[in-house]
Amino acid sequence: MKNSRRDFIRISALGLGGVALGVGSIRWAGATTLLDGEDGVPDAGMQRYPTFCEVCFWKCAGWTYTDGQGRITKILGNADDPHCNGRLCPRGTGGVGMYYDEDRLKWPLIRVPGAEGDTFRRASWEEALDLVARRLKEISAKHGHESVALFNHGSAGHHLSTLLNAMGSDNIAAPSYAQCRGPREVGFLGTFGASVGSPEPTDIRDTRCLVLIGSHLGENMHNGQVQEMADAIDRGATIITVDPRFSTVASKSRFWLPIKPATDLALLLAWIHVLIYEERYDKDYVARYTEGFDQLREHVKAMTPEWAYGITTITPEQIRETARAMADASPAVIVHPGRHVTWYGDDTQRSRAIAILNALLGSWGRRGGFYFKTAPKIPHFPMPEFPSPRWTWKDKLNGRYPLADLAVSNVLVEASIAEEQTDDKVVKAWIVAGTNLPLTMPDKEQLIRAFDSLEFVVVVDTMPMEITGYADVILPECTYLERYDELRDSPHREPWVALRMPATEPRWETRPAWWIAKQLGDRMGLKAWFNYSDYTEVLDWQLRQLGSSLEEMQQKGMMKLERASGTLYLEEGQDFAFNTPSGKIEFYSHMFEAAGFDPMPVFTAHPQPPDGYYRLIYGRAPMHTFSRTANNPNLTDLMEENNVWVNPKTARVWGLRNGQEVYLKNQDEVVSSFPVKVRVTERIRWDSVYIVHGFGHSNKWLSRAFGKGLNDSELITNVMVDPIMGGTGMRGNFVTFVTEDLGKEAEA
Ligand SMILES: Nc1nc2c(c(=O)[nH]1)N[C@H]1C(S)=C(S)[C@@H](COP(=O)(O)OP(=O)(O)OC[C@H]3O[C@@H](n4cnc5c(=O)[nH]c(N)nc54)[C@H](O)[C@@H]3O)O[C@H]1N2
Ligand SMILES: Nc1nc2c(c(=O)[nH]1)N[C@H]1C(S)=C(S)[C@@H](COP(=O)(O)OP(=O)(O)OC[C@H]3O[C@@H](n4cnc5c(=O)[nH]c(N)nc54)[C@H](O)[C@@H]3O)O[C@H]1N2
Ligand code: SF4
Ligand SMILES: [Mo]
Repeated sequence: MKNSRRDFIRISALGLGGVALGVGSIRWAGATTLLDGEDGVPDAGMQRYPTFCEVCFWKCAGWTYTDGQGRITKILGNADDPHCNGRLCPRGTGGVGMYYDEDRLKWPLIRVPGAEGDTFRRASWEEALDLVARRLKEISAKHGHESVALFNHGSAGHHLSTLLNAMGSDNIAAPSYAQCRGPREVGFLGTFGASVGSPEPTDIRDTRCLVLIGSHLGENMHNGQVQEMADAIDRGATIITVDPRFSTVASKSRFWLPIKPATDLALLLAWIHVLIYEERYDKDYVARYTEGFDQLREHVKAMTPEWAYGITTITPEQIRETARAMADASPAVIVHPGRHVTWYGDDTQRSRAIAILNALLGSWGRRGGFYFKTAPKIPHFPMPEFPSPRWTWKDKLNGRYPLADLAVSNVLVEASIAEEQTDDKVVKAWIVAGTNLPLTMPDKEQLIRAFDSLEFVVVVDTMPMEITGYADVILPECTYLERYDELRDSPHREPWVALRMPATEPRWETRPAWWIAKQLGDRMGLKAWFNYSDYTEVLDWQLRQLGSSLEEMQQKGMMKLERASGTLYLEEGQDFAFNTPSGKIEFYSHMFEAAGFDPMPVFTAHPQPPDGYYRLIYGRAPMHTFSRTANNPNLTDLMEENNVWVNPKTARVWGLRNGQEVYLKNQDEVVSSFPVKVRVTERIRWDSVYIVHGFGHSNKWLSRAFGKGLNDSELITNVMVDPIMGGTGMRGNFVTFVTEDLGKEAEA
């Protein structure tokens, strides 16, 4: 196979063929409200099988129903599950569409180079697995085991991580760190000695005040959180939303602060100032559990609401009034850490400020604030120890990002561009499972350089997403409704274990990731790490250690264990050792100082858009997850494309009408591949435009999603990297409108 090439394959002779199963007969529960699908009584002849959802990473537990003929009819929430309380979100209900989508990957595909561009040909599993195993063995023999990297997101990652670790590589990264929540994990770790994790241990159920900094719950459909927030609103809790856009939750908030983008840190510091100088912080809590208060007081002395007003456009009165509302609710108050926090490159420090604010309010470890989460401890299936790698992603940091505690995906991308390496530690092959890197990673150009340099790329996916166009071999996974996976061990108020099992046979020639990993392991001489013939053996062994069995869990779906240690909240006057260098909550972070960073967050101004340009901001829609649902037949019915939100003032300047199609062009002259419709609305500031991420697909195999809407990732060429942990700040990009018809759609 030749070394440099890997043109993106958009279409091939194989096209969309495949056997159509009775899609017409789907009885689908529908999802027209925000939270639909109450756990109902099964109809006669129906069977139900436990699962947990893979449409996003909240992992709600549910039941997949099949009719008398074994066809999947609907998915409902599991009433025992605290992630969903028996109700799935529209995406979870629409998960059935993942199974029925006729555009799914159906059988293994192998790249065939050709004079007029490469194509894929259909292959048997035997051939495809033999080829992948042989290439991975060759590459690791030639360049070292560490030269094989895994990019993953979701359940497939677990099984393929075992394969990689067994090979002797620990170059395994997920976009959920450096493109998502990494900064907040480090910011909270530096403050409380504990990271936030997923699901966030926010005690929204009992809160009296919830502060959302850009976190757009309700569009960000993290199910249990949204439900608890709806209840909290009904009980009269105060919601404070800081967002340049009038989000759904802003419309339900007592205070909406339409902040100038990129200035949140100034607002946070001013809030800290008010709490301290008006003596509204939780004095007992601060005295007992924290250190560095005097330094913090000095640090924020000049950071008055008047100072912040000039930066944020939020008035001093609004800043004082909202700080007082938080203090009135203390300790039952949550300044939400957010989730996707890689915004402006100083995100770890912004997250630190959020953590500090929570500490002043005494909300960490308190009812209505943050509870102490607990996760079920599931025993590991016996296997030999993994060999130690000679090098890992950490060796490629070269002094950068010293507080990165998980693999930084962008560093592994860099390490894959052979000509840019200064040592012999080079990544030569990728396994990509469950992440659509071309739409997920900012700086597409760098990604393409990596693809050009790599010797081998294998993609494990369910759909012909853009990432598959760069593969040498595509291995089709079956959907979560057709497979077993590892047990769910997410933390919560109480430790619950959940089982995912197939409700039906995999369609076409698709296979579960556990099987793919084992087949490769067996072929590569790594049998000892896959010492079972079926994954049910692993599950049954684990469940028996926990006093249950696979058979029992197939009926129950979930099992609650005993809380292993500690209480849900701090008890009155309880001594508590935090896992920080000082054993206290650190206003002044010794961890940050030792690593050479500001021990207390400092505001620095970020560039603002030049004349005629607007800041590109993005977010979620309740009925879609990133790019993964854009082709889902049920969910495209609810929303088939994104729009660009434009303030009426800006629309007037440009003469833009509602529904008009425009292209967007960014500061680096990159023009979107597809046009997008304008939505003129007061709900966005005049200096910004907003779009929902995940649209603008360019792979023609996606018959519903191709060319629908605009792909924000293409326009994110300026990446503001967080020096503390390597997160890729993605909101420093400015766009303008191209109103003439470029006719690009036809050629894209
Ligand atoms: N521009 C921009 N970039 C972003 C974001 C943004 O808002 N804007 N958000 C960032 C955030 S917060 C995150 S967490 C990441 C998310 O990034 P990703 O996890 O890459 O998200 P998706 O784009 O949904 O890609 C998921 C891929 O998994 C595949 N898939 C779905 N189900 C399965 C399955 O069961 N098995 C297998 N093997 N594959 C499956 C899908 O077909 C798809 O190719 O993106 C980050 N990047
Ligand atoms: N329906 C749905 N829900 C999801 C997902 C999904 O794909 N679909 N993905 C899940 C994942 S992995 C993640 S990480 C979360 C992400 O969800 P969140 O963490 O809630 O969202 P963000 O992407 O950080 O923020 C989006 C909001 O930030 C606002 N914003 C933009 N710039 C600024 C700014 O400078 N300051 C402030 N204060 N606000 C700003 C935008 O207007 C928008 O309302 O959502 C999760 N939930
Ligand atoms: S929040 Fe929705 S999409 Fe996410 S796991 Fe739960 S039901 Fe599935
Ligand atoms: Mo995320």
